[in-house]
Amino acid sequence: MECHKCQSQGQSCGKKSGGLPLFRKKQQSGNREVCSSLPIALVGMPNVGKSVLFNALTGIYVTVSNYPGTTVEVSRGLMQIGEQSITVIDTPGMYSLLPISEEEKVARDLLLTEPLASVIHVVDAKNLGRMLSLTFQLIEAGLPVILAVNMMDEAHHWGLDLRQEALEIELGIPVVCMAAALNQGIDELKHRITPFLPVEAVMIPA
Ligand SMILES: Nc1nc2c(ncn2[C@@H]2O[C@H](COP(=O)(O)OP(=O)(O)OP(=O)(O)O)[C@@H](O)[C@H]2O)c(=O)[nH]1
Ligand SMILES: [Mg+2]
Repeated sequence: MECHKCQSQGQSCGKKSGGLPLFRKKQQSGNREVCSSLPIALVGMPNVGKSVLFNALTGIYVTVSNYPGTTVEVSRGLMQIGEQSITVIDTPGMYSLLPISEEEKVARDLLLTEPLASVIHVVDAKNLGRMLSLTFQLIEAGLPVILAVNMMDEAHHWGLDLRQEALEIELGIPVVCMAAALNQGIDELKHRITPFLPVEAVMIPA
């Protein structure tokens, strides 16, 4: 990771960042001043609804760029929680932290090198058992994981339901049931992200 001064000025002096910044930047939003925390990353297997969730969280201000040194695209957008603007990163689909494809390698590198406030592991409720292995890997890697069990609408059609509290206790992380395509569970997810953010929008001296 480049040094913080270079990051903010879009330059590169070759020096590496010394530590994890608590706050990234100060922004003006209308008349109020807001501070953003570290970014949030959406991760998970392909086709689980990460990009649909990304769009539901971020709206229209999105940048898409190639991950450095690759042709893999990574989208970043801003999500609003209360007074805070938080960057959300939509990562390529990955099956495991042991990458095989270039997409998986990008997702893995991003997770293990970029300081993150939280990692939202998006899973398909219909295939929960198959997808929890990645949840365990993320937890074991020491990442601040929230499990977003998506496509609950389809699971309900299949007659499936989820014992959310039991799963939370079993995993030891927050679990949110949602249907991102129907905008269901978005507020609950934001609510569960809040404890991972700075306690209050502390102002940084200019
Ligand atoms: N029924 C239902 N469909 C959903 C839901 N969320 C996403 N989908 C659908 O699932 C498909 C995959 O969604 P994406 O957001 O592209 O999945 P992704 O995880 O970004 O996939 P990759 O980028 O390939 O890793 C799309 O057809 C979505 O419309 C949901 O909550 N319910
Ligand atoms: Mg996607």
